Amino acid sequence: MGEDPASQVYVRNKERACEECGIYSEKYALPEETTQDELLALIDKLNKQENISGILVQLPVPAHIDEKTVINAIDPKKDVDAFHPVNVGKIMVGNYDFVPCTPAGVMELIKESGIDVTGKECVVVGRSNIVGKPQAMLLLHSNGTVTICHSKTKDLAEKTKAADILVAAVGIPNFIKGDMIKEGAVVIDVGINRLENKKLCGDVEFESAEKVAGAITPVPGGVGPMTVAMLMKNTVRAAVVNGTK
Ligand code: L34
Repeated sequence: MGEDPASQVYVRNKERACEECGIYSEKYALPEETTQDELLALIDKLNKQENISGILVQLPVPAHIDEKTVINAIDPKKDVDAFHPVNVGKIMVGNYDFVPCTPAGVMELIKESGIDVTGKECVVVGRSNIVGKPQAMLLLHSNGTVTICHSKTKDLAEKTKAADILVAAVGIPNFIKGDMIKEGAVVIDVGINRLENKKLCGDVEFESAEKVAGAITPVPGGVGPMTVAMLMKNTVRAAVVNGTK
């Protein structure tokens, strides 16, 4: 909904990925002034539509829309974002069909790089429902020792410096500097910030961080594309779970 320029890029990338994978997709670019009832009516229609396996409302939604109400309206079986409370609860107990796309992408990057999370000090900076909280849970399921830090955390640098695996998801450009990172740590940058000069940068100051990190993800070209890839995975999974095609 609306005209958020970043959302337009992300949604376009998702449409393109669907085409590449051979997944049928429909995009509804609803104007800013669309009412909540109109949005809910569309979700209801898609919930019932048998040729639709997954539904996603790209966030953020405009201020007059209640995000929670919208998320709750999506059939949990079609909730390929895994934002619905039913799916959030399933992640908590470790019995889930869908994993939120960004944290799932982070886990995939860790796994594919041959890094074993077991017993590692994992520090997640950020506590959002979309990234921080589910990220912490996934790292915990992989037997990491997990600390969640946020804007009220005292002695943040002390905490981040203890991390073997550091996930930055705060949404502040260049927030994590090299001197906050342990030598050899795995640094995963979830942030995508648009600077005034239109350039993209992460939550990690790459230049200083790459000197100390053992492995580090770039922005762009790091976690973002993984988010899209995991959406494709969840959608195929949804088709199996729902018996939709
Ligand atoms: N409902 N809202 C819902 N589900 C999601 O999973 C998201 N997220 C986040 C924002 N809102 C959402 C995304 O889709 C972030 N996000 C996302 C998706 C794609 C990319 C980044 C974030 C991406 O493709 N990034 C590329 C290009 C960046 C650019 O050019 O702007 C990259 O290389 O990082």
